[in-house]
Amino acid sequence: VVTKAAGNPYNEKEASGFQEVIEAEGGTVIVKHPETATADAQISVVQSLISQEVDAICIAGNDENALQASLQEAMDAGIKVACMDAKVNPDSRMTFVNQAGTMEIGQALMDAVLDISGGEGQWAILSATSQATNQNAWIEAMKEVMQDEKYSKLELVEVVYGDDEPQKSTDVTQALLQNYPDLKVICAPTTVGIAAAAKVLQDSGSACKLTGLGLPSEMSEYIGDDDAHSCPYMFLWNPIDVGRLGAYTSIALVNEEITGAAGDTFTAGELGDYEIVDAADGGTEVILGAPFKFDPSNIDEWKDIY
Ligand code: RAM
Repeated sequence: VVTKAAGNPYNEKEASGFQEVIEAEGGTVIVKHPETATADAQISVVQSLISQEVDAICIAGNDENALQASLQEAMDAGIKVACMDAKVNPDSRMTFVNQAGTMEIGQALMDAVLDISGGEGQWAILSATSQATNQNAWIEAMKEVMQDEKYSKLELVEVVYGDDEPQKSTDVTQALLQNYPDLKVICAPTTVGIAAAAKVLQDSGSACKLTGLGLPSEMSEYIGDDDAHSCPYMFLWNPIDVGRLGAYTSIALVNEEITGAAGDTFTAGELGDYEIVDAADGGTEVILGAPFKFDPSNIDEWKDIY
């Protein structure tokens, strides 16, 4: 299993779900967290996994196209390649384990921005890396949703990138507040970004509010309806289950129960039955579930789970 980068609790949870399932099935797992969230760092990891003759690689891609040569080399060597979390292009994978429907996430985030802003005003996006295919797909989905008349009084002033590094995410959040004093909402579709921004906004007592995709364990102290809290509510899914579904998909590919084609079905243990479907990019995907909303009423139940 190859994640985006080291030092990100979300990636560690994904890898732990993957490891749990493979080991329970009697397999061996090599967990690789590259040092930086770049395609280059992942290419050397993939090359070493090819020489180790692993049966399968499940990767959260740091770039849509840059890994193609390496992942094709892996598939040519008989290695089953799936991606999860952040997809690589259809030629680089057999299928993609997608955490939730892309448009559903875009819709949920745009409706949160509309609601939290009071229906109008400036807002900004704090993303991960500029190459991240998952964040970029969600941003595109938000922009598409925003075309509707209902959102016409909202002004998206900027998309900034914190590269899933806490310090850089903190710095770009501070710059947003300085550059746009009337900013009403920041939407951070990354667990690293939202946690960094939550602290900046809450510590400074800013009137700007926050939503996005966050880990309950990192965000519980910032979730609240009053002025003392920076994030009224946010969304996510269970990252451990993303890893588990990645593992069941890899096992089904290795056992040749599935090939990754649309219409293939398999059982993912306690997660239930799944079907591989056509993805919007011409490849295929399997969707874990729907995004889940975390707010003051349920955050305490979830903060110790993930
Ligand atoms: C960050 C990473 C990850 C993404 C989550 C929502 O942890 O960018 O890829 O899925 O946020």
